[in-house]
Amino acid sequence: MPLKIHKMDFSPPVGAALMVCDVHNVPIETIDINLFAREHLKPEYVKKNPMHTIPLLEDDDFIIHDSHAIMMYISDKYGKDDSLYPKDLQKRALVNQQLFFDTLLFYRTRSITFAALIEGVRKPTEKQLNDLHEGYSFLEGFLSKTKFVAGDNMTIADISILSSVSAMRHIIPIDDTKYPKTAAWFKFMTSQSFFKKCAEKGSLIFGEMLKKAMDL
Ligand SMILES: N[C@@H](CCC(=O)N[C@@H](CS)C(=O)NCC(=O)O)C(=O)O
Repeated sequence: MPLKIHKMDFSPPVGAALMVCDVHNVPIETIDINLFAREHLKPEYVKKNPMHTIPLLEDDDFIIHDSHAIMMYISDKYGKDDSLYPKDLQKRALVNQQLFFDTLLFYRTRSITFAALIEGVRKPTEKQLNDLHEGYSFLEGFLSKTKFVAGDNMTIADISILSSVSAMRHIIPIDDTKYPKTAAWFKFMTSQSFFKKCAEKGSLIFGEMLKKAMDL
């Protein structure tokens, strides 16, 4: 049975999970969950994921949610080699560190996008915007030390952070004078076929939705 991923196209964590499946050539079946129609709050979905978030992965009767856990699982199970998710203890610890960093980036972004799209808050607060700028400067710091976020090779942490940044840039565009490493890394990451295939369209739709919902 192919893996099943519950998704909505514009969601950054969904994009990350789909990109990692694509990189590892894992065939998947996708199931659309319309957050605006509150399908994620239906009892049968909440039974699978009490946090009612997407993405959610089903591998027969094994279920996990959280894009980071999904990316780790897919890479461990299907990776032809360990380059995207190294088995070496210290290299893996660095990738994990950056995956946890991504949860910070994502939730800082989500606090703005959720407020705009669901609660009708058209303007982020000064604090929310400062938090996003700080996120960019953390990322710039990482990318000033190494070519990718967890070393000199691309890993699932880059794919995960790519997804969050592809949403953040719709709120605060990446300023290549302030964040030159981040801008160059983003350009490289968005030129990859996995981004074009699995996340580019969703990210553009997300940008359009935010443009309509926010005064930026
Ligand atoms: N840490 C989670 C975050 C997932 C998440 O918040 N997804 C949003 C869509 S972008 C969602 O499902 N929101 C619905 C809800 O929170 O009820 C992950 O990486 O999968």
